[in-house]
Amino acid sequence: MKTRRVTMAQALIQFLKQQTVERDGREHAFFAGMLGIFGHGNVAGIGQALQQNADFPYILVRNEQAGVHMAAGFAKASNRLRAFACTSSIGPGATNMITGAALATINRLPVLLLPGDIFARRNVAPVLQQLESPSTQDTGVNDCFRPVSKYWDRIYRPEQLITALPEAMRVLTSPSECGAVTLALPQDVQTEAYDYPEELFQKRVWLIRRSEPDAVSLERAAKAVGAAKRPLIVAGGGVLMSEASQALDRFVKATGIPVAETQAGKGALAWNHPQVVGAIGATGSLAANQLANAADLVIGIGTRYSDFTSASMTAFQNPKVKFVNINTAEFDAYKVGAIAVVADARVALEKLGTVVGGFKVNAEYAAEVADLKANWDTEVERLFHLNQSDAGKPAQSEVIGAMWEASGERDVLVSAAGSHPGDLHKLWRTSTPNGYHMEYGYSCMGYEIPGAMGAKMADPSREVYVFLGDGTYLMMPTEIVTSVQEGIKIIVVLVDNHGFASIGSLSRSLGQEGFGTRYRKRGEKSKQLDGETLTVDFAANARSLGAHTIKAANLAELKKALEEAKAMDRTTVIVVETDTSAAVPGYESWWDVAVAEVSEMAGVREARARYEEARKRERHHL
Ligand SMILES: Cc1ncc(C[n+]2csc(CCOP(=O)(O)OP(=O)(O)O)c2C)c(N)n1
Ligand SMILES: [Mg+2]
Repeated sequence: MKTRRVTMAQALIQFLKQQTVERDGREHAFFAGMLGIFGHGNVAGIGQALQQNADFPYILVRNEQAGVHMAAGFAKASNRLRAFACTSSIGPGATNMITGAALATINRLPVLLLPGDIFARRNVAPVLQQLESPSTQDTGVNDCFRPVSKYWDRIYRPEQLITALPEAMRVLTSPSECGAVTLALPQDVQTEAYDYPEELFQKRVWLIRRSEPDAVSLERAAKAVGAAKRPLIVAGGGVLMSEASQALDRFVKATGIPVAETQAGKGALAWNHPQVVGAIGATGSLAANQLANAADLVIGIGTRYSDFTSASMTAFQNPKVKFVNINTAEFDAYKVGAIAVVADARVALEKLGTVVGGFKVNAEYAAEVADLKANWDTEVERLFHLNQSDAGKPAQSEVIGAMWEASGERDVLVSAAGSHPGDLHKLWRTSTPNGYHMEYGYSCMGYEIPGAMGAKMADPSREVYVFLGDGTYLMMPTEIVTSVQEGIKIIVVLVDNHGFASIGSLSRSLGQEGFGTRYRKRGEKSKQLDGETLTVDFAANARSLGAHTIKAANLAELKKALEEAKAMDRTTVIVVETDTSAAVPGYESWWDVAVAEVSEMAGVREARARYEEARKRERHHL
């Protein structure tokens, strides 16, 4: 057997360089490089190997968590056909990646995490940053990655890499099992040499399967469509990951079935497509929510049915409602008691289109859909232009309107947490697949900037906008430095409303008066956070990190700032204060957040009574 004598870390990098994926006859190098931060747990192993493999790019980030977000953003924007690996030292560098791992796994995105680990040979333990246990020597902080990883392994001996790496690749390239993969790498083992088989370093092509639906399931799904009077499609992220937009377009043009979109699926079809009725669920449009309410057949495509999509199981109220789920993951396909079509979205839509033959929704339903859509478009226009004047603080919906008007059809909008996902889900008008990049599986504050950088790296030809709040900015602004280092330009629109507008309004709806959600000094008498408003100079902060910054006091200034940002060649942060009194309303929907059953506060007791009433609409779909 021909062998190559290299360290475990060198073998790992040489293997990663050779991994290729194939879909629809096109091949892509799977790994774009490695993101991370060095410490004693990886500098001599992975760090040394990266240095002698200069054709495998290494990007130094500011926080390991952000590195994983960047990797997730990159994978999402690449429809999972490309990925990054992430390296960290042991201990805190490693555990910083756990949030990112959970985010990737929940969003079904491939990221390869390589946390450094404590010495396998143990004789020098406890090493710096080692978690000791009096009951075993076989545990450490990297075990915390187990529940948030789709594949987890620890490489105690260099030769274990030979069997671990193919498993890692199987999971990373699986359309149904995909998520974070963690290989914990003890710092001594990373540096150990071994005679690896030469075959390990040959180019390997992983086929991204387009799995075919089972004929019986397809027949049953077609029968359900044929019998439906009020069918509704719920398009999830799987439509984008499968690049099934054209197939969906053909299917709904032929059948007239309206399409509602989840956060992950938004942009599967263009906003002005005649069958698109906008967002569904707790943050849905009136059009989609009314159609969902009365639908007799829901066709979920590539959706997980999160509580935001199902409006906490209240969205579908027709007593006779049936479900057909097209999903590459059996786990999701069987949800809500559906006829499960376990298959790739594109293939399944093409086949279903043929099997349903000439099915077409009736004229009355088609007219109702068209009416609801037209009314919704008018509502969005109203929210984009609440006041005629451009003076004074704009409402958040007006900021969104200005951003949409300034952006081009191929531009990408990135967001994740706060009041922004809800408002954007309702209002943003996406023209091109992947133009709407919302991380709403984990809704992780701090994802926005690194996630957007990942999206920009995936397709530098698209302008990438980030929409975030003051709260989320303060949690993780530091990758701006990395954006300067790498020349990755993004446009950040930072809405300053002095705290958590989202959780503040949720708190008020629960009778809790926004307690603990405002950015204020502690009051001298009250001892609560109700003193003077904290003023943070966000523009100065972003400038100090290397961004070009602009403060916009009103809509006119915001519009000018957006034009200036487009012309800039580096990351630009626009700070705009908003008027929170004109919040975007909800549209006949709800979200289950449990309210205290007993309380000294009358407001909470009232909220509990409303809550108990609202819960009566929650349904089991079995
Ligand atoms: C890491 C993380 N911590 C906490 C939360 C809970 N949370 C959701 S939105 C939010 C407030 C966000 O504030 P900001 O970014 O200012 O947006 P706004 O609510 O003002 O629109 C919080 C704390 C979260 N989503 N992620
Ligand atoms: Mg805020």
